[in-house]
Amino acid sequence: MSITCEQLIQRHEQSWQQAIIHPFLKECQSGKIKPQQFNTWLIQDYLFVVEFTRFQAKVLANAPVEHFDLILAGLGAIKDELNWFQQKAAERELNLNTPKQQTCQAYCQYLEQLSNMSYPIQAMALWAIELAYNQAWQQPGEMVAPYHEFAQRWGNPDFTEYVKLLEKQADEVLADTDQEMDQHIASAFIKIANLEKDFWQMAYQGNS
Ligand code: MP5
Repeated sequence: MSITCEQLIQRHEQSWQQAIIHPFLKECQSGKIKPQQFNTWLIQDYLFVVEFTRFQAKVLANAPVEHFDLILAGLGAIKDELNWFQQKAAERELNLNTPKQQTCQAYCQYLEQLSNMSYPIQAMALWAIELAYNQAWQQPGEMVAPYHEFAQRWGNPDFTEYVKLLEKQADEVLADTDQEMDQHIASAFIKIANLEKDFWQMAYQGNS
């Protein structure tokens, strides 16, 4: 019996909820979040996305040709996203040339580890990382300005559709895995959920 993306969420519901529900997001929704907290997130997330771009390029290198279209679309969109982050940072007069905090560093290191794992784990990870933001930014409900724009970026219907297609691709390759591999996949899913939770917490502490 092989595993599916949906089963991963069902079996690890608590870890997943902690990845997508955090006071940081709730306070973006209400407008209560402090600039220091939000700016910490913005800088550190830019640094994360730079490494996530490299990760996606490595996933492309391992993917079957039928999966190229979607991964290349993701890579195209991430180019625009990096430019957008730079623009948002400039508007706030933030320096993106900042060291990674430990939590960001730990997540980026895990992306590097994932780069050396098999394609089914990578396809699942790509889906889980994108789903985390897709759900996290929608979860609290309509956000006030200026946070609305951020919530829209990951919560919009096109992004939701992209994440569904990533799930479909991941499920295709998860269908052929054995029990031992399924355990590795479940551990990677839990690890990603924990790193997402830690990332919100790092931003909430606002030490950048
Ligand atoms: C994403 C992100 C989503 N930006 N940051 C974290 C910590 N997790 C997931 O990735 P992308 O490339 O912004 O859609």
